[in-house]
Amino acid sequence: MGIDEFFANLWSDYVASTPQAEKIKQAFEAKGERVVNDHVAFRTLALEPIRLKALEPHLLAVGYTPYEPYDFAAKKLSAYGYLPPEPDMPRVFLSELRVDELSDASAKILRGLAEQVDAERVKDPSILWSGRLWDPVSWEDYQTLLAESEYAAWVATIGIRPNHFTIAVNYLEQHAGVEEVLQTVEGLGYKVNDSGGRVKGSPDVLLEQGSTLADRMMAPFADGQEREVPTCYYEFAKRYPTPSGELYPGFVAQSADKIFESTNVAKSGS
Ligand code: OOG
Ligand code: NI
Repeated sequence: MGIDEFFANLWSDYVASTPQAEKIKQAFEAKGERVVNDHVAFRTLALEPIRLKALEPHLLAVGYTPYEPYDFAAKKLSAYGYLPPEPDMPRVFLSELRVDELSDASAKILRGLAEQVDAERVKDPSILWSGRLWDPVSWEDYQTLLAESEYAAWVATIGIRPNHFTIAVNYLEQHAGVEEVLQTVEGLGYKVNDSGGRVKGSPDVLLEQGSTLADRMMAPFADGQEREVPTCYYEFAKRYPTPSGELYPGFVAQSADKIFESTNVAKSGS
């Protein structure tokens, strides 16, 4: 599969669960702005057969290069940044939850999900836009996960799919910074994630980021009832040049820690 087809599949899966992204993109384009993707992010569980190392080959196959690791001790997450084959293509941020560090109760629930996944299925690139690969969890298990890890509860209901796309603010002509973008987005009626401040990072760390709060959709639970859960969000990032003159290529763990909270249940609800 070529990289264009790869991204077309990711985008159509993403907007199906995140209609705000299509609306925001269209509104920026209607103003004459050029919408280029800075990066795309995915979430998974550090369990066979879906751990980060099992998903990574699909990125390498379309030309990505591993750049650097990130650690989120409090959230029990590990992540890796990947550089694209061409400079104007999106970077990738791939993270996984260290399930072994969770309570026995949560770890047992998550192991029960991962073990339903066929290892052969993971070898197909479409795993990255597959969604939930296991039976719906019970409402009780969802609450157990939520109390310990918002990320765990999110993966249990949403599965493996692009968690967000990100507009590259550097390519915009009518929006000088992330705050200006957030104001336009709020003007369209969407809520902004203010965890850690509206704009995370600064020119000092060579990266500024902001995001919406995740959309919400009905998801099935084990009792056959559907309940509303957070889906995915849209991010906006501005990069500053490193001393060598290139735009900063990586991510910033302290900012990313707050961006993760764009899918928190108590926050989402645009
Ligand atoms: C990823 C959060 C981190 C960034 O750009 O720093 C991130 C997530 O919510 O899965 O996207
Ligand atoms: Ni991001």
